[in-house]
Amino acid sequence: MKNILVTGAAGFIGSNFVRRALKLKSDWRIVALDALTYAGNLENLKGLKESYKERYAFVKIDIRDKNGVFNLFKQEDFDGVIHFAAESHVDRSILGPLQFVETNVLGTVNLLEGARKFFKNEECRFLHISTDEVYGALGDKGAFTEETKIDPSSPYSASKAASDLFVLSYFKTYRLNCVITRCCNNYGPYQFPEKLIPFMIKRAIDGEPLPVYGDGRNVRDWIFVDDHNDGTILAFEKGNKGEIYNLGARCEKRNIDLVKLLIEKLKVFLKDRKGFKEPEIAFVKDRPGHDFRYAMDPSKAERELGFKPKVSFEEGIDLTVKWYIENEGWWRRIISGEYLEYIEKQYAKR
Ligand code: NAD
Ligand code: TDX
Repeated sequence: MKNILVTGAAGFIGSNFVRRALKLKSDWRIVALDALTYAGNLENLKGLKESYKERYAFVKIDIRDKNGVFNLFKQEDFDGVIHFAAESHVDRSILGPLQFVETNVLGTVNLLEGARKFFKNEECRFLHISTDEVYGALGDKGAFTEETKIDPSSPYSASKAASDLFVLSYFKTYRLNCVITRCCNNYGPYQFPEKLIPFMIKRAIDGEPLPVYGDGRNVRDWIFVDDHNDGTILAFEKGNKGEIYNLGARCEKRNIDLVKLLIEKLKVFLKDRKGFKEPEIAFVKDRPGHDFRYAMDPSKAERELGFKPKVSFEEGIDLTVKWYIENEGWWRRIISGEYLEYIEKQYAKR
Protein backbone atom coordinates (compact mmCIF):
# COMPACT_ATOMS: atom_id res chain seq x y z
CA MET A 1 0.00 0.00 0.00
CA LYS A 2 1.34 3.47 -0.93
CA ASN A 3 0.77 6.22 1.61
CA ILE A 4 -0.05 9.44 -0.27
CA LEU A 5 -0.61 12.92 1.16
CA VAL A 6 -3.15 14.97 -0.82
CA THR A 7 -3.31 18.65 0.21
CA GLY A 8 -6.27 20.92 -0.50
CA ALA A 9 -8.35 17.76 -0.40
CA ALA A 10 -11.60 19.46 0.65
CA GLY A 11 -11.55 21.95 -2.24
CA PHE A 12 -12.97 21.60 -5.73
CA ILE A 13 -10.24 19.73 -7.62
CA GLY A 14 -8.75 18.06 -4.52
CA SER A 15 -12.02 16.47 -3.40
CA ASN A 16 -12.78 15.20 -6.91
CA PHE A 17 -9.21 13.85 -6.99
CA VAL A 18 -9.46 11.99 -3.68
CA ARG A 19 -12.76 10.36 -4.68
CA ARG A 20 -11.39 9.32 -8.06
CA ALA A 21 -7.99 8.11 -6.82
CA LEU A 22 -9.53 5.98 -4.04
CA LYS A 23 -11.70 4.32 -6.69
CA LEU A 24 -9.00 3.83 -9.34
CA LYS A 25 -5.90 3.14 -7.24
CA SER A 26 -6.71 0.27 -4.91
CA ASP A 27 -3.10 0.20 -3.60
CA TRP A 28 -3.23 3.82 -2.38
CA ARG A 29 -4.00 4.99 1.12
CA ILE A 30 -4.81 8.72 1.06
CA VAL A 31 -4.25 11.18 3.87
CA ALA A 32 -6.47 14.12 2.90
CA LEU A 33 -5.16 17.39 4.32
CA ASP A 34 -7.06 20.66 4.36
CA ALA A 35 -7.24 23.78 6.53
CA LEU A 36 -10.96 24.14 5.69
CA THR A 37 -10.79 27.78 4.57
CA TYR A 38 -13.87 29.37 2.97
CA ALA A 39 -13.16 27.15 -0.08
CA GLY A 40 -12.71 23.86 1.79
CA ASN A 41 -15.81 21.89 2.68
CA LEU A 42 -15.96 18.55 4.46
CA GLU A 43 -19.24 17.86 2.71
CA ASN A 44 -17.15 17.39 -0.46
CA LEU A 45 -15.54 14.31 1.14
CA LYS A 46 -18.70 12.87 2.65
CA GLY A 47 -18.96 9.06 2.82
CA LEU A 48 -15.30 8.35 2.00
CA LYS A 49 -14.38 7.15 5.50
CA GLU A 50 -17.34 4.76 5.52
CA SER A 51 -16.53 3.44 2.02
CA TYR A 52 -12.76 3.21 2.20
CA LYS A 53 -12.09 2.76 5.96
CA GLU A 54 -8.34 2.64 6.70
CA ARG A 55 -7.46 3.61 3.11
CA TYR A 56 -8.70 7.15 3.88
CA ALA A 57 -7.96 9.64 6.65
CA PHE A 58 -8.68 13.37 6.97
CA VAL A 59 -6.41 15.80 8.83
CA LYS A 60 -7.16 19.47 9.44
CA ILE A 61 -3.81 21.22 9.08
CA ASP A 62 -2.90 24.65 7.74
CA ILE A 63 0.14 24.37 5.45
CA ARG A 64 1.34 27.75 6.73
CA ASP A 65 1.97 25.98 10.05
CA LYS A 66 5.44 24.45 9.66
CA ASN A 67 5.28 22.45 12.88
CA GLY A 68 1.90 20.99 12.00
CA VAL A 69 3.23 19.96 8.59
CA PHE A 70 6.46 18.48 10.01
CA ASN A 71 4.62 16.51 12.71
CA LEU A 72 2.39 14.97 10.07
CA PHE A 73 5.39 13.93 7.95
CA LYS A 74 7.05 12.43 11.06
CA GLN A 75 3.93 10.42 11.93
CA GLU A 76 2.99 9.21 8.46
CA ASP A 77 6.02 8.09 6.45
CA PHE A 78 4.60 9.23 3.09
CA ASP A 79 5.49 7.69 -0.26
CA GLY A 80 4.36 10.81 -2.07
CA VAL A 81 2.67 14.21 -1.90
CA ILE A 82 0.12 15.59 -4.35
CA HIS A 83 -0.17 19.27 -3.58
CA PHE A 84 -3.42 21.03 -4.53
CA ALA A 85 -3.81 23.34 -1.51
CA ALA A 86 -3.82 26.99 -2.50
CA GLU A 87 -5.70 30.23 -2.41
CA SER A 88 -7.13 29.85 -5.91
CA HIS A 89 -9.31 32.83 -6.86
CA VAL A 90 -7.76 35.63 -8.95
CA ASP A 91 -10.31 38.29 -7.90
CA ARG A 92 -9.65 37.59 -4.20
CA SER A 93 -5.91 37.93 -4.84
CA ILE A 94 -6.52 41.41 -6.25
CA LEU A 95 -8.52 42.38 -3.14
CA GLY A 96 -5.85 40.94 -0.77
CA PRO A 97 -2.57 39.44 -2.03
CA LEU A 98 -0.85 38.58 1.28
CA GLN A 99 -2.86 35.46 2.04
CA PHE A 100 -1.80 34.20 -1.41
CA VAL A 101 1.88 34.63 -0.58
CA GLU A 102 1.44 32.92 2.78
CA THR A 103 -0.44 29.85 1.54
CA ASN A 104 0.80 29.46 -2.01
CA VAL A 105 4.47 30.31 -1.44
CA LEU A 106 5.25 29.75 2.24
CA GLY A 107 2.81 26.84 2.53
CA THR A 108 4.38 25.12 -0.49
CA VAL A 109 7.88 25.61 0.91
CA ASN A 110 6.78 24.13 4.26
CA LEU A 111 5.62 21.01 2.40
CA LEU A 112 8.84 20.87 0.36
CA GLU A 113 10.81 21.07 3.60
CA GLY A 114 8.68 18.29 5.08
CA ALA A 115 9.42 16.15 2.02
CA ARG A 116 13.14 17.00 2.03
CA LYS A 117 13.56 16.16 5.71
CA PHE A 118 11.25 13.18 6.09
CA PHE A 119 10.88 11.33 2.76
CA LYS A 120 12.59 7.97 3.32
CA ASN A 121 14.15 7.64 -0.15
CA GLU A 122 14.47 9.30 -3.54
CA GLU A 123 11.59 7.29 -5.01
CA CYS A 124 9.16 9.34 -2.90
CA ARG A 125 7.57 11.89 -5.21
CA PHE A 126 6.36 15.49 -4.76
CA LEU A 127 3.76 16.49 -7.37
CA HIS A 128 2.96 20.19 -7.45
CA ILE A 129 -0.31 21.32 -9.06
CA SER A 130 0.16 24.58 -10.94
CA THR A 131 -1.71 26.54 -13.57
CA ASP A 132 -1.58 27.98 -17.09
CA GLU A 133 -1.87 31.43 -15.51
CA VAL A 134 1.85 31.43 -14.65
CA TYR A 135 2.56 31.96 -18.38
CA GLY A 136 0.60 35.24 -18.49
CA ALA A 137 -1.58 36.21 -21.45
CA LEU A 138 -1.65 35.17 -25.12
CA GLY A 139 -2.84 37.23 -28.08
CA ASP A 140 -5.16 35.77 -30.72
CA LYS A 141 -2.75 33.04 -31.80
CA GLY A 142 -0.48 30.36 -30.34
CA ALA A 143 -0.50 28.20 -27.22
CA PHE A 144 1.58 27.82 -24.07
CA THR A 145 4.22 25.08 -24.10
CA GLU A 146 6.43 24.09 -21.17
CA GLU A 147 9.14 26.28 -22.71
CA THR A 148 7.01 29.44 -22.64
CA LYS A 149 8.57 32.01 -20.32
CA ILE A 150 6.62 32.53 -17.10
CA ASP A 151 5.09 36.02 -16.97
CA PRO A 152 2.31 36.10 -14.36
CA SER A 153 -0.17 39.00 -14.25
CA SER A 154 -2.15 38.70 -10.99
CA PRO A 155 -1.00 38.28 -7.39
CA TYR A 156 -2.53 34.79 -7.61
CA SER A 157 -0.52 33.76 -10.66
CA ALA A 158 2.63 35.43 -9.30
CA SER A 159 2.29 33.37 -6.11
CA LYS A 160 1.81 30.17 -8.14
CA ALA A 161 4.82 31.01 -10.33
CA ALA A 162 6.90 31.63 -7.19
CA SER A 163 5.84 28.27 -5.77
CA ASP A 164 6.75 26.57 -9.06
CA LEU A 165 10.24 28.09 -8.87
CA PHE A 166 10.68 26.82 -5.31
CA VAL A 167 9.65 23.32 -6.41
CA LEU A 168 12.18 23.40 -9.27
CA SER A 169 14.87 24.70 -6.89
CA TYR A 170 14.27 21.70 -4.59
CA PHE A 171 14.83 19.41 -7.56
CA LYS A 172 17.99 21.20 -8.65
CA THR A 173 19.48 21.75 -5.20
CA TYR A 174 18.38 18.71 -3.19
CA ARG A 175 17.45 16.29 -6.03
CA LEU A 176 13.98 16.05 -4.48
CA ASN A 177 11.83 13.95 -6.82
CA CYS A 178 9.55 16.78 -7.99
CA VAL A 179 7.13 17.03 -10.90
CA ILE A 180 4.92 20.01 -11.81
CA THR A 181 1.66 19.94 -13.75
CA ARG A 182 0.14 23.13 -15.15
CA CYS A 183 -3.50 22.83 -16.09
CA CYS A 184 -6.03 25.12 -17.77
CA ASN A 185 -9.43 26.19 -16.33
CA ASN A 186 -11.28 23.29 -14.67
CA TYR A 187 -15.04 22.89 -14.37
CA GLY A 188 -17.30 20.26 -12.82
CA PRO A 189 -19.13 19.35 -9.58
CA TYR A 190 -18.13 20.89 -6.21
CA GLN A 191 -16.55 24.05 -7.70
CA PHE A 192 -16.95 26.99 -5.32
CA PRO A 193 -19.64 29.39 -6.64
CA GLU A 194 -17.22 32.30 -7.09
CA LYS A 195 -15.62 30.83 -10.25
CA LEU A 196 -17.20 31.74 -13.60
CA ILE A 197 -19.31 28.65 -14.36
CA PRO A 198 -20.88 27.86 -10.94
CA PHE A 199 -21.22 31.59 -10.18
CA MET A 200 -23.22 32.19 -13.37
CA ILE A 201 -25.42 29.13 -12.69
CA LYS A 202 -26.14 30.33 -9.15
CA ARG A 203 -26.95 33.87 -10.29
CA ALA A 204 -29.20 32.62 -13.09
CA ILE A 205 -31.15 30.35 -10.72
CA ASP A 206 -31.53 33.26 -8.29
CA GLY A 207 -32.76 35.62 -11.05
CA GLU A 208 -29.72 37.92 -10.74
CA PRO A 209 -27.88 39.53 -13.67
CA LEU A 210 -24.76 37.72 -14.93
CA PRO A 211 -21.71 40.02 -14.57
CA VAL A 212 -19.36 39.57 -17.54
CA TYR A 213 -16.05 41.42 -17.15
CA GLY A 214 -15.08 43.90 -19.89
CA ASP A 215 -16.48 43.02 -23.31
CA GLY A 216 -16.55 39.26 -22.63
CA ARG A 217 -14.08 38.51 -25.44
CA ASN A 218 -11.43 37.05 -23.11
CA VAL A 219 -10.71 33.42 -23.85
CA ARG A 220 -10.25 30.56 -21.40
CA ASP A 221 -9.26 26.97 -22.17
CA TRP A 222 -11.52 24.45 -20.35
CA ILE A 223 -11.11 20.90 -19.06
CA PHE A 224 -13.49 18.67 -17.11
CA VAL A 225 -12.12 18.12 -13.59
CA ASP A 226 -11.90 14.28 -13.90
CA ASP A 227 -9.75 14.61 -17.02
CA HIS A 228 -7.38 16.95 -15.13
CA ASN A 229 -7.25 14.46 -12.30
CA ASP A 230 -6.48 11.54 -14.60
CA GLY A 231 -3.57 13.62 -15.93
CA THR A 232 -2.51 14.26 -12.33
CA ILE A 233 -2.36 10.52 -11.59
CA LEU A 234 -0.37 9.92 -14.80
CA ALA A 235 2.12 12.68 -13.99
CA PHE A 236 2.51 11.34 -10.44
CA GLU A 237 3.16 7.80 -11.67
CA LYS A 238 4.94 8.33 -14.97
CA GLY A 239 6.33 11.88 -15.04
CA ASN A 240 10.07 12.39 -15.23
CA LYS A 241 11.81 13.98 -12.24
CA GLY A 242 12.19 17.75 -12.45
CA GLU A 243 9.81 18.03 -15.43
CA ILE A 244 6.81 20.24 -16.10
CA TYR A 245 3.72 18.92 -17.93
CA ASN A 246 1.01 21.15 -19.40
CA LEU A 247 -2.48 19.64 -19.14
CA GLY A 248 -5.44 20.78 -21.22
CA ALA A 249 -8.19 19.54 -23.51
CA ARG A 250 -7.77 21.98 -26.43
CA CYS A 251 -11.11 23.60 -25.65
CA GLU A 252 -11.01 27.38 -25.94
CA LYS A 253 -14.14 29.45 -25.33
CA ARG A 254 -14.77 33.19 -25.20
CA ASN A 255 -16.35 34.09 -21.86
CA ILE A 256 -19.38 35.66 -23.51
CA ASP A 257 -20.02 32.55 -25.62
CA LEU A 258 -19.72 30.34 -22.56
CA VAL A 259 -22.15 32.47 -20.55
CA LYS A 260 -24.64 32.41 -23.45
CA LEU A 261 -24.30 28.62 -23.66
CA LEU A 262 -25.00 28.33 -19.91
CA ILE A 263 -28.13 30.43 -20.36
CA GLU A 264 -29.34 28.14 -23.17
CA LYS A 265 -28.69 25.02 -21.04
CA LEU A 266 -30.47 26.49 -18.01
CA LYS A 267 -33.47 27.47 -20.13
CA VAL A 268 -33.82 23.85 -21.23
CA PHE A 269 -33.20 22.23 -17.84
CA LEU A 270 -35.34 24.73 -15.87
CA LYS A 271 -38.18 25.21 -18.34
CA ASP A 272 -40.69 23.71 -15.90
CA ARG A 273 -39.44 25.56 -12.83
CA LYS A 274 -41.99 28.12 -11.63
CA GLY A 275 -40.70 31.69 -11.75
CA PHE A 276 -37.53 30.95 -13.78
CA LYS A 277 -36.83 33.86 -16.12
CA GLU A 278 -34.25 34.15 -18.89
CA PRO A 279 -31.14 35.59 -17.15
CA GLU A 280 -29.75 38.95 -18.27
CA ILE A 281 -26.10 39.55 -19.04
CA ALA A 282 -24.56 42.69 -17.47
CA PHE A 283 -21.21 43.86 -18.86
CA VAL A 284 -19.29 45.21 -15.86
CA LYS A 285 -15.93 46.90 -15.23
CA ASP A 286 -13.06 44.68 -16.33
CA ARG A 287 -10.79 42.75 -13.96
CA PRO A 288 -7.52 44.74 -13.51
CA GLY A 289 -4.68 42.99 -15.35
CA HIS A 290 -7.21 40.63 -16.97
CA ASP A 291 -5.29 38.11 -19.11
CA PHE A 292 -6.76 38.15 -22.62
CA ARG A 293 -6.37 34.54 -23.65
CA TYR A 294 -5.10 31.20 -22.32
CA ALA A 295 -4.50 28.14 -24.51
CA MET A 296 -2.56 25.09 -23.43
CA ASP A 297 -0.47 22.86 -25.67
CA PRO A 298 -0.66 19.47 -23.88
CA SER A 299 1.44 17.59 -26.52
CA LYS A 300 4.22 16.69 -24.10
CA ALA A 301 1.80 15.07 -21.61
CA GLU A 302 0.02 13.28 -24.46
CA ARG A 303 3.30 11.97 -25.86
CA GLU A 304 5.18 11.13 -22.64
CA LEU A 305 2.37 10.26 -20.22
CA GLY A 306 -0.34 8.94 -22.56
CA PHE A 307 -2.63 11.75 -21.37
CA LYS A 308 -5.95 11.89 -23.24
CA PRO A 309 -9.01 13.80 -21.97
CA LYS A 310 -12.21 11.79 -22.34
CA VAL A 311 -15.08 14.16 -21.54
CA SER A 312 -16.27 16.43 -24.36
CA PHE A 313 -17.17 20.02 -23.47
CA GLU A 314 -20.81 19.44 -24.43
CA GLU A 315 -21.03 16.38 -22.16
CA GLY A 316 -19.12 18.00 -19.28
CA ILE A 317 -21.18 21.19 -19.32
CA ASP A 318 -24.48 19.27 -19.32
CA LEU A 319 -23.27 17.15 -16.42
CA THR A 320 -22.07 20.23 -14.51
CA VAL A 321 -25.21 22.34 -15.01
CA LYS A 322 -27.39 19.38 -13.97
CA TRP A 323 -25.20 18.77 -10.91
CA TYR A 324 -25.67 22.37 -9.71
CA ILE A 325 -29.43 22.15 -10.28
CA GLU A 326 -29.69 18.83 -8.43
CA ASN A 327 -27.34 19.89 -5.62
CA GLU A 328 -28.79 23.31 -4.85
CA GLY A 329 -28.57 22.51 -1.12
CA TRP A 330 -24.79 22.10 -1.43
CA TRP A 331 -24.18 25.61 -2.77
CA ARG A 332 -26.93 27.25 -0.73
CA ARG A 333 -25.21 26.00 2.46
CA ILE A 334 -21.95 27.63 1.27
CA ILE A 335 -23.54 31.04 0.80
CA SER A 336 -22.65 32.21 4.27
CA GLY A 337 -21.79 35.60 5.73
CA GLU A 338 -18.26 35.43 4.32
CA TYR A 339 -19.53 34.69 0.80
CA LEU A 340 -21.98 37.58 0.88
CA GLU A 341 -19.28 39.97 2.12
CA TYR A 342 -16.97 38.92 -0.70
CA ILE A 343 -19.69 39.30 -3.37
CA GLU A 344 -20.49 42.78 -2.02
CA LYS A 345 -16.80 43.85 -2.21
CA GLN A 346 -16.29 42.32 -5.64
CA TYR A 347 -19.45 43.29 -7.51
CA ALA A 348 -21.42 46.05 -5.73
CA LYS A 349 -19.58 49.01 -7.26
CA ARG A 350 -18.74 47.56 -10.70
P1 NAD B 1 -10.20 25.58 -4.25
O1 NAD B 1 -10.07 27.00 -3.81
O2 NAD B 1 -11.52 25.02 -4.59
O3 NAD B 1 -9.57 24.62 -3.12
C1 NAD B 1 -8.40 24.92 -2.45
C2 NAD B 1 -8.36 24.08 -1.17
O4 NAD B 1 -7.14 24.38 -0.48
C3 NAD B 1 -9.51 24.37 -0.21
O5 NAD B 1 -10.07 23.17 0.25
C4 NAD B 1 -8.84 25.14 0.93
O6 NAD B 1 -9.47 24.93 2.20
C5 NAD B 1 -7.43 24.57 0.90
N1 NAD B 1 -6.47 25.51 1.49
C6 NAD B 1 -6.34 26.85 1.23
N2 NAD B 1 -5.39 27.38 2.01
C7 NAD B 1 -4.89 26.36 2.76
C8 NAD B 1 -3.88 26.27 3.75
N3 NAD B 1 -3.20 27.35 4.14
N4 NAD B 1 -3.60 25.06 4.29
C9 NAD B 1 -4.28 23.95 3.93
N5 NAD B 1 -5.29 23.98 3.01
C10 NAD B 1 -5.58 25.17 2.43
O7 NAD B 1 -9.16 25.43 -5.46
P2 NAD B 1 -9.18 24.45 -6.70
O8 NAD B 1 -9.85 25.12 -7.83
O9 NAD B 1 -9.63 23.11 -6.27
O10 NAD B 1 -7.62 24.42 -7.04
C11 NAD B 1 -6.76 23.41 -6.52
C12 NAD B 1 -5.36 23.62 -7.08
O11 NAD B 1 -5.39 23.54 -8.51
C13 NAD B 1 -4.75 24.98 -6.75
O12 NAD B 1 -3.37 24.78 -6.48
C14 NAD B 1 -4.93 25.79 -8.02
O13 NAD B 1 -3.91 26.77 -8.14
C15 NAD B 1 -4.79 24.71 -9.07
N6 NAD B 1 -5.48 24.95 -10.35
C16 NAD B 1 -6.80 25.26 -10.36
C17 NAD B 1 -7.47 25.43 -11.58
C18 NAD B 1 -8.93 25.74 -11.66
O14 NAD B 1 -9.45 25.98 -12.74
N7 NAD B 1 -9.67 25.72 -10.57
C19 NAD B 1 -6.74 25.31 -12.78
C20 NAD B 1 -5.38 25.01 -12.72
C21 NAD B 1 -4.77 24.82 -11.50
O1 TDX C 1 -18.05 37.21 -12.46
C1 TDX C 1 -17.17 36.90 -13.30
N1 TDX C 1 -17.23 37.45 -14.55
C2 TDX C 1 -16.31 37.18 -15.52
O2 TDX C 1 -16.41 37.70 -16.64
C3 TDX C 1 -16.11 35.97 -13.01
C4 TDX C 1 -16.00 35.32 -11.65
C5 TDX C 1 -15.18 35.71 -14.00
N2 TDX C 1 -15.27 36.31 -15.22
C6 TDX C 1 -14.25 36.00 -16.25
C7 TDX C 1 -12.81 36.22 -15.80
C8 TDX C 1 -12.04 35.15 -16.58
O3 TDX C 1 -11.71 35.64 -17.88
O4 TDX C 1 -14.34 34.61 -16.54
C9 TDX C 1 -13.06 34.01 -16.74
C10 TDX C 1 -12.86 32.89 -15.72
O5 TDX C 1 -12.77 33.49 -14.45
P1 TDX C 1 -12.49 32.66 -13.11
O6 TDX C 1 -13.53 31.60 -12.96
O7 TDX C 1 -12.30 33.64 -12.01
O8 TDX C 1 -11.13 31.89 -13.48
P2 TDX C 1 -9.69 32.41 -13.94
O9 TDX C 1 -9.43 33.78 -13.51
O10 TDX C 1 -9.57 32.10 -15.42
O11 TDX C 1 -8.76 31.40 -13.09
C11 TDX C 1 -9.09 30.00 -13.00
O12 TDX C 1 -8.33 29.22 -13.89
C12 TDX C 1 -6.97 29.02 -13.60
C13 TDX C 1 -8.93 29.48 -11.58
O13 TDX C 1 -9.67 30.29 -10.69
C14 TDX C 1 -7.49 29.42 -11.18
O14 TDX C 1 -7.35 28.84 -9.89
C15 TDX C 1 -6.74 28.58 -12.17
O15 TDX C 1 -5.38 28.61 -11.87
